[in-house]
Amino acid sequence: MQMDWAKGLLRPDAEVRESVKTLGQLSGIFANTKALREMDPTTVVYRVQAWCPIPEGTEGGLFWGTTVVEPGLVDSEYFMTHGHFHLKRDRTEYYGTIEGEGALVLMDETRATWMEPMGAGTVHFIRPRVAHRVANIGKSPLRFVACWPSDAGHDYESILGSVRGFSMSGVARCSSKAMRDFPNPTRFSCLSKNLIQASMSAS
Ligand code: PAN
Ligand code: ZN
Repeated sequence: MQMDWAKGLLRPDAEVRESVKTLGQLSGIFANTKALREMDPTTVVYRVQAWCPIPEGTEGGLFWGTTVVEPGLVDSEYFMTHGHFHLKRDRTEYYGTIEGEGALVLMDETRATWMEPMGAGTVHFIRPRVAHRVANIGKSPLRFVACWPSDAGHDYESILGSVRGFSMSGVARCSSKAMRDFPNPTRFSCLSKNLIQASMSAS
């Protein structure tokens, strides 16, 4: 396998699955559905490549992937990945940032949500039973690699909707400066969401 480390892209190959997510395919994740409807549904939000050299579901294997999230906003929310728990909840993952400025939004099964700032060189360990989503909070494409178990699976259903979704849906108000000012990882519950957003807006 060959990877262009500068661009964070894998060389197309029979074992590499590629997918593109557009605004039209992500209607469930942005809060302002009216603003979303007024945008071009074919706009690309992110692209994913996954190198799957063994069948999905194989125990003991690993997959390698790369994601490019474009810069952009839907109203006040940054372009972001759909986000998911792993179907096998105890399966973990690494993310490593190649370039760009991002927020890795993490949520455990009690819906406690926190963030880790992403920038060139940051490496993130996603612990068991933690949902993960990435927002591009910068002005250029955000590129990161990922490595996860081949039997992890993806549960997108559990984070959809305003009730079951990430407890902090929008991250538009968090500047990278504000994120740097918070301890890493920043942990907060639904109750402190307003406080956090107010602190971030003030920075
Ligand atoms: C990543 C993600 C990728 C796209 O490879 O699948 O960044 O995000 P969504 O799957 O949430 O659309 C990963 O976490 N794999 O497990
Ligand atoms: Zn994952």
